Amino acid sequence: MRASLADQACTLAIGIGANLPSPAGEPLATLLALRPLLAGALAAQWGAWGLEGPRLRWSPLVCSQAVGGPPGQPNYLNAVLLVEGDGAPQSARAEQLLERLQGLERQFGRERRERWGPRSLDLDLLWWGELRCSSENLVVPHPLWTQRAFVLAPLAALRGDPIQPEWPQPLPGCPGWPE
Ligand code: A4P
Ligand code: MG
Repeated sequence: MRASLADQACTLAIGIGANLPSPAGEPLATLLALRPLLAGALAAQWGAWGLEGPRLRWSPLVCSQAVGGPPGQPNYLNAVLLVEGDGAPQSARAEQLLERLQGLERQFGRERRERWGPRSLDLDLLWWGELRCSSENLVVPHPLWTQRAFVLAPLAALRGDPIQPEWPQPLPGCPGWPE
């Protein structure tokens, strides 16, 4: 895969996942409902920093078995959102973004019971340019993203790179998620 730091230089990536129903419905309904809200939250955050709203690139959706966590979980739907905008990556800004992401998780009924447990919505800040930060609340880059096929496959699809046969394959687009 052509992943490189140069490729990521001014880009922030958000991992999106769901494998339980939310108030919006099944995971597909959750992700469809999330999309405009996440776009609005990012535009609002960039606006709060006095910057133009960022450009968003949504990956296709992928469906896969749960990795880790308790046995017998429903399959996940995952996607990756690339956010390209002005504004230098900063840990204080990343914490503000995390607050917005966690607000959306709560809005979609997220409950935290156990690590890697099933969830109605998970929003992870995967990386932001070359930012490195590690606090109690936030570790960037996300320590596991390069090992997660449910992240690598959507990213490869976005970049036009080959999807490895053992990775989850991109789903065909649907109304509201056309990629
Ligand atoms: N936190 C620290 N750094 C970050 C970050 N970069 N982005 C903190 C988001 N949150 C971050 O989060 C626990 C705490 O991590 C938060 O309070 C936040 O302050 P969490 O979402 O409850 O933890 P988690 O998601 O269970 O753990 P982690 O390590 O993020 O794991 P993953 O990689 O997200 O794994 N299988 C499939 N097929 N698809 C999935 O999406 N996801 C997981 C969760 C497991 N298996 C999966 C999937
Ligand atoms: Mg998470």
